[in-house]
Amino acid sequence: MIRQIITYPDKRLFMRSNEVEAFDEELHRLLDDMYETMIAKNGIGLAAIQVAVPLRALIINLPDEEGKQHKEDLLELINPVIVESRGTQVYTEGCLSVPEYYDDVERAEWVKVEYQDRHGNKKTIETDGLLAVAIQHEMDHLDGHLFIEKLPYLKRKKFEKEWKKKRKKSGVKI
Ligand code: Y12
Ligand code: CO
Repeated sequence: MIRQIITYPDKRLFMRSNEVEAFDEELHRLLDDMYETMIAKNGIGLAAIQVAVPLRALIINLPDEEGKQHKEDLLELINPVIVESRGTQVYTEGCLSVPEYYDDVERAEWVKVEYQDRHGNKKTIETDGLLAVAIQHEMDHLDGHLFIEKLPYLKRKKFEKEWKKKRKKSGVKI
């Protein structure tokens, strides 16, 4: 089932999500719905809070060289923790909860992450490049942070001004 994605400035996006304790059918349904929702909206990553569920769960499905996403490459990270990181990289990020806005963000180049899969099995992933960016972006959601919070002061001000203008134009009250 495709779920509704909550968007900035919804206050739920700024809340810390809770640890997953039950690796049950409800969690599996949530993960399946998140995948369906992410694909339907042309996303490559999604955290549970973006579909209004405050749990520490995220999914990532990076495209191949031709831009195609394959379900076999889907990563599901439950209760992830970054245990080591190295270097820095800058990538132009976007977020389904901040539609139509993209900007450069600096993050670690390489990360080692401990997490659980949908059955509660403990796993570790070591990765760099785009996947490392995606993991860090999605993990920020679990702690109630958006990539726009990482923008320099003047860029953030410009973003807020443009966002308000866009919302006013679309008839949303702020
Ligand atoms: C690198 C940087 C950021 C991430 C986090 C995951 N981000 C996304 O999946 C963003 C998706 C996105 C999709 C949009 O829709 C279309 O392009 C059709 C979009 O544009 C609009 O909403 C109009 C914005 C963001 C992972 C890796
Ligand atoms: Co996001």
